[in-house]
Amino acid sequence: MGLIEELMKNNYLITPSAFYLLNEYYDGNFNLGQLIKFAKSKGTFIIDSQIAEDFLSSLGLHVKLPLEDSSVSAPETGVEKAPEMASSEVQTDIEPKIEETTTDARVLADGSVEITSDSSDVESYVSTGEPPITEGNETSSTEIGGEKSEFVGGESFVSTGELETPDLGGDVEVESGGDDSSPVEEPRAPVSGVSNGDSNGYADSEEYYENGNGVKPKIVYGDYGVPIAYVGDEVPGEEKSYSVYSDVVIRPKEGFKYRAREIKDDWNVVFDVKNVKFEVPKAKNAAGKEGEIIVKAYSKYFKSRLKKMKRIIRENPEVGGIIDIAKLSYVQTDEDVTILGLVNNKRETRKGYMFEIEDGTGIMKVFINRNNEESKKFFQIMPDSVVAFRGRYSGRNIFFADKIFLPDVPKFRREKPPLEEKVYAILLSDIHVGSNKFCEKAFERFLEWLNGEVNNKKEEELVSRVKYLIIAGDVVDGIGIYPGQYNELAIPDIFDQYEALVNLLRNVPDHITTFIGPGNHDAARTALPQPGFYDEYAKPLKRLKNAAIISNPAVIRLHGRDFLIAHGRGIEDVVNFIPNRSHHRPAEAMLDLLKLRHLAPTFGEKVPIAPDPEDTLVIESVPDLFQAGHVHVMEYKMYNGVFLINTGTWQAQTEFQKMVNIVPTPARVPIIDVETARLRAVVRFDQFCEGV
Ligand code: D5M
Ligand code: FE
Ligand code: ZN
Repeated sequence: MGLIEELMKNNYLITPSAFYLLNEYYDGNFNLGQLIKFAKSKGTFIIDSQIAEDFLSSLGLHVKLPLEDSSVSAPETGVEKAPEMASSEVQTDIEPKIEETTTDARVLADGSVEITSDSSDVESYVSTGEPPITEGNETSSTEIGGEKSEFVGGESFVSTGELETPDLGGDVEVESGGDDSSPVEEPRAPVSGVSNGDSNGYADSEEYYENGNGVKPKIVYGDYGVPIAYVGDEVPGEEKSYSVYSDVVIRPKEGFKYRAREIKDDWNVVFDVKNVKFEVPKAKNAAGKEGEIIVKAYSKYFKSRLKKMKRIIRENPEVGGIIDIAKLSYVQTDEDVTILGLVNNKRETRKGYMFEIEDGTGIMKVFINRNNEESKKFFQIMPDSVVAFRGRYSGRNIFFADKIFLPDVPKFRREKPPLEEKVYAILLSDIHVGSNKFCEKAFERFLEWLNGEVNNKKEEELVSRVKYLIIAGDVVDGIGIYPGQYNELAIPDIFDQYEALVNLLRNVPDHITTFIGPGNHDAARTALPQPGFYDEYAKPLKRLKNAAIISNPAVIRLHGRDFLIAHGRGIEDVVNFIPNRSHHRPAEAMLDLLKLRHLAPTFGEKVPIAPDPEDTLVIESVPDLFQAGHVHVMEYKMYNGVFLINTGTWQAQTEFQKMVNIVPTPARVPIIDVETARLRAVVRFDQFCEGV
């Protein structure tokens, strides 16, 4: 048997270039067991040319990579570098010192932190992602930072204000990670289906593999058969080359008083995809074609979208009666009527804009003249969204519109009854544990802060009243999510990534309820909606004491306020389709989605959508707050009483993001006042984030 077959039999893969490098030495200079042992030590089950080259040089055979290979295997950041970089990060002797700096939020006499409404600096700050200008250099500070948000209409709870400088005295020692040069791992329970066996190491691995006795390593495949994880057999006593944060143990500061402990829990997940009972279309008989079922499924999906959107649009009193496209031929040509439909396509013409819409009863072309102000809405209408038009039917299969209605949200929101006490929620997203760009020090510092290591009274008040923590997806970095990701992983194993996340999150004080939803980097269905995490991989999440897994999207009701939580991939399509939108202004893109009342309207573009019989991505009821992540930039906005916030990330800029010019704003913690569902403060930990 040749090298390729042998490797495949043992669930290892080899790239063609690696094969050519290795093959001539196989059986003469090394055996299969040695190669597998080497690959395992690098945490990979794919032997590429970099691994092959490193392996040969470990045997004293120095073979140069062929030139054309270098672009493929990114030799500059050798495969083994990722874990190394991460562990050296853990070992760096950075003693974070908290020093006084100025901030840009003001604290009012009554103690509430207000947000400046005039701060063009912040706007440009958000869009460029530049770090704050601090006096000194590597020293750092925790700020209570209000940032400018662009408030479009709505209440003016925002006033201009000067900023208070929080008293940030004293050194803060990051308990773990700072100087721990040899993190000791807790022994890890074997992952399901894989036992440790008796094999210790790979000295006899060739035989072991050949005979197939004992337990074989296993490759776990994700959607579409893409390998996403490798479950090696555990070798007792074998140390991992990376940390899974089992040494991070942070306890609430002695004597710290948590007001939130005495406030009654009041939360309810009012919408979760897992609770939706889907009626899956079935083939009429066993001979039914698969393709037919898929078409049927999508037709059901879009019918559901139309039905839900119609209900939403009807709620707008300005719209009036809507008639079916099929009935247009019965109306007078001078009669004003309203039609509605899914936008199949749209285009600019010489005199205006043309749409083709479909409502389940028929298809119609709709024209609007460019001299009409309403026609500007053309740009906000994404393909496959549902909108209404008022105008007249020409009688010749074309409808002349003079008004366009986006589904939108009502201008005013009824005020909710006040709460007896202030209670806060922290909203996070895109933690990306496992990435070597994960800001682990900053996250640990944040956890200490939550445990009462605060710098002043204002922060004490904030921490003391935090009762909820919401995490909107991309909680780990995953495996194989983008090309070359392997080189940027500190934890190259999806199971260990969740293990590491849980080791961090177990330090969240018990009285805080945590909600965790999936994103596109998680071990979850790739297509939207994402009902949750795949149990097999995310098992450690179950160990968290006071945590609930939510779907993407989900609606959580906190003390009567509805928080719509989504990872936010739909933002990518907005940036693609709507002019003047950018990854760096996500709140604006979120507003576009809110106005279309859909989290990912466009089908068949960047965001995969599952053909569920019901469209659960419709924003059916108007939330008090809409949170998304995904684009790694924090920004917020107010619109008609809805607070929109993108919660940024805990990952510094990756090589991939550098290439596509995405500048993240990591390690910022927005604290939401549940009563108003608005921002109370932003506390920044980015000074602890390397590479920012
Ligand atoms: O997404 C992090 C950021 O990277 C977000 O702004 C989207 C962007 N991104 C992710 N994948 C792509 C591709 N394939 N092309 C362009 N931009 C992309 P995250 O989900 O954390 O990777
Ligand atoms: Fe992300
Ligand atoms: Zn994402």
